[in-house]
Amino acid sequence: MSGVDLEPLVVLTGAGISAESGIPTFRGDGGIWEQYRATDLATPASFKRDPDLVWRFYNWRREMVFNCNPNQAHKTLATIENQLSNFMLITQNIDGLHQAAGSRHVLELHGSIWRLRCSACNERWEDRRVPIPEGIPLCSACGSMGRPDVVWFGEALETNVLQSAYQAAAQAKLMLVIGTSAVVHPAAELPLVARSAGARLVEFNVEDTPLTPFVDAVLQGPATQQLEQWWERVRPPA
Ligand code: BV8
Ligand code: ZN
Repeated sequence: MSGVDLEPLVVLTGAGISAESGIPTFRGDGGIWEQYRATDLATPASFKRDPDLVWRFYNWRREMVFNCNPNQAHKTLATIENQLSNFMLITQNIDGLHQAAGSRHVLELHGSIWRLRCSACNERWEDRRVPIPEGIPLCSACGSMGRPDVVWFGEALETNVLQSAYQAAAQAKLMLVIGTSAVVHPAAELPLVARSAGARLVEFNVEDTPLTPFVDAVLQGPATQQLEQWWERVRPPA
């Protein structure tokens, strides 16, 4: 695959790219949703019903993410971004590890575990305390309960983030889909948007997914190894 086929390069990542950093995925063995049902925790109804439980869940995840570092797959994506001129990284992850690895053009489809927002007004703020000592943080503007600034099931994604993601997918020449089970919508539609606009799809995963029948190449194995090997094969001459 010569350099010319690479750009615009769009990458879609899921929890699997952070697995080798020690962050459990959602749907694999020992996955987060196995211990907790997503519907019990990552929904507006659960926050309304039991904000304390939801905050204990997110404080537990904040603490876990705080102790994890970007892995070679995150770092390879930052290297690729620096070597190409037309690159976009779209992530479903909320852990911030792509930015910690040096990625700059990152669309966080499902928000960030390090950002909070008010449950009543439009106030948003960053809070990296681990854990948040008061349990449920309050909005400094109106005093209402703060919540993680993430997209819960049944909630719409930020319009401008989603529009930018669809736009990037529709203009891609090549899309890498890394470490996602491709079951959560609307993120799961992005590779199909890219494909119908003529992009080639390469899937990096340790198992088949519902997307596998639609991709041009499957690189099966841990993302840290597969992505670096792929880049060594395709990178344009320095
Ligand atoms: C919405 C943030 C409407 C919170 C998350 C159409 C069809 C079907 C369902 C729906 C649909 N449209 C909407 C829905 C409902 C729902 C949905 O998709 N449900 C699914 C589960 C059936 N979608 C929604 O509710 C969305 N909202 O549509 O709103 C609307 C519109 C207008 C107005 C009002 C409402 C919101 C979805 C976002 C939910 N939030 N997370 C938090 O994280 O706490 S979702 C959650 O799942 C995470 O964000 C995660 O990123 C995401 C996807 O999971 P993956 O990243 O793929 O992770 P997973 O564990 O599943 O897979 C890991 C993969 O990695 C595996 O394949 C594994 O093999 C692989 N792997 C493991 N190790 C490695 C590896 N690969 C490589 N290397 C390794 N080492
Ligand atoms: Zn407020």
